[in-house]
Amino acid sequence: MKCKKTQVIIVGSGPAGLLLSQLLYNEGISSIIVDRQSRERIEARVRAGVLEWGSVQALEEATIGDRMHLEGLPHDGFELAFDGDLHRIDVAGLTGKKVMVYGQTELTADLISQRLRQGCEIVFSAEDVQPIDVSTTSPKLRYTKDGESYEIEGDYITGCDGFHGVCRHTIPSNILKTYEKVYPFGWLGILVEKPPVSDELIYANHQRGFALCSMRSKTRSRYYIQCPLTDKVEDWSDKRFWNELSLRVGSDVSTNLETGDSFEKSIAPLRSFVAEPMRYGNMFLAGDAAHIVPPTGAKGLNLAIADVRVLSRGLIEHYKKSNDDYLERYSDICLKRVWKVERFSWFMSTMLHQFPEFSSFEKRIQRAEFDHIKGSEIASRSIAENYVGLPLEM
Ligand code: FAS
Ligand code: PHB
Repeated sequence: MKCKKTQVIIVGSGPAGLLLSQLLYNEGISSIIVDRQSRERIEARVRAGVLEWGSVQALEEATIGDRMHLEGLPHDGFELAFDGDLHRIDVAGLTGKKVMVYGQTELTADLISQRLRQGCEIVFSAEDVQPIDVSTTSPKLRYTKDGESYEIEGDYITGCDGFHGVCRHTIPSNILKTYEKVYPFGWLGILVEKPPVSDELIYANHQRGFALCSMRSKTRSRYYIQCPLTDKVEDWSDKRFWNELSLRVGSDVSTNLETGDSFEKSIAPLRSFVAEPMRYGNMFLAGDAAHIVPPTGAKGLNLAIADVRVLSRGLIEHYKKSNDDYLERYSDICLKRVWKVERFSWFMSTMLHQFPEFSSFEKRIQRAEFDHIKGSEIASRSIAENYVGLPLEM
């Protein structure tokens, strides 16, 4: 068994783990990141597309914002559509802030290359990853790599290992409480090298199902349609996808739709999930390891960044000032925001999707939600405030 030591052990090399490592490094605090996937698999993942302005600022502070500002697209608003009726949420006008369209894939690649350039140890393709003694003051992480066994000892261990990770499960069942809602549909998403159908995102509810028109740049588009959980990617040819998307966004939008061959196609399930508490002894959970939101509110990645902003503050205060106040309050601070974001993501998903179990009454309530937002600046402002990102109260 080869032994290593560091101050903070980070399990998971997604946005949460990478950003935490970067923020700690900037303050001279050491970490080692361990991930079970290869670098190629991690950098190939296509996930989030929208950053709250608070996330943009966090990435700037972490000295990882240059390419985001060069290639990202600042957006002032987005469209809600209901059976062809459109209503623009003027995010900038209603909140004074913007959002940034910049793919998680790009952000992850930026963070990995910068972390490696700065000499961070990131162990990819680790096997049998096991957190040990997480409730003690010297937690450890064991893993194997290329047939060799390793043990890392640290002061703290952070579970940034996503929903399917291992760290959450080390919290005893009599302490861990989870909350979950699984939605009866998934999102079928594609990437295509074609200009986006619109300058801004369009979230559409249609009687045939939800659709989202998004983008990664002015030449690369990202589209989603709601699909049954029983569907497989191979059930959906590009032709079938384009026809369905056109029907759901309506002719005013689809006349501008440039179709083409997709180069990525995947189906993601939707769930709302929260695990409490987000701390156990000297182990902290951050990001998807602690919570999942349906992507309708564009919040998953932003919640992960918010957790890391609090956790890094707590760890830096501990090491620099021997002040553990933020670490003691970490779980409470994060969960207060997590539940508000869960509410918004659930609200947007419930308003915009076709639910097989909905009665005609509930379908009319969905339309009434849209009409209320369209007719009320206050209601539109509430959507805008949540979309651009609630203030991070520490
Ligand atoms: P991640 O899941 O990104 O990273 C966790 C890392 O831990 C992974 O690299 C994994 O390999 C590693 N890991 C897991 N188990 C491990 C173990 N036992 N040992 C070591 N490492 C382990 N959010 C949006 O805002 N918009 C979207 O459109 C959107 N689409 C999504 C689509 C999919 C299919 C998924 C799964 C999520 C999507 N999300 C979206 C949410 C997503 O962006 C997450 O919020 C974001 O990746 C969270 O980052 P992390 O917490 O770092 O978790
Ligand atoms: C995306 O571009 O992948 C995206 C954008 C907004 C969302 C979800 C996904 O709400």
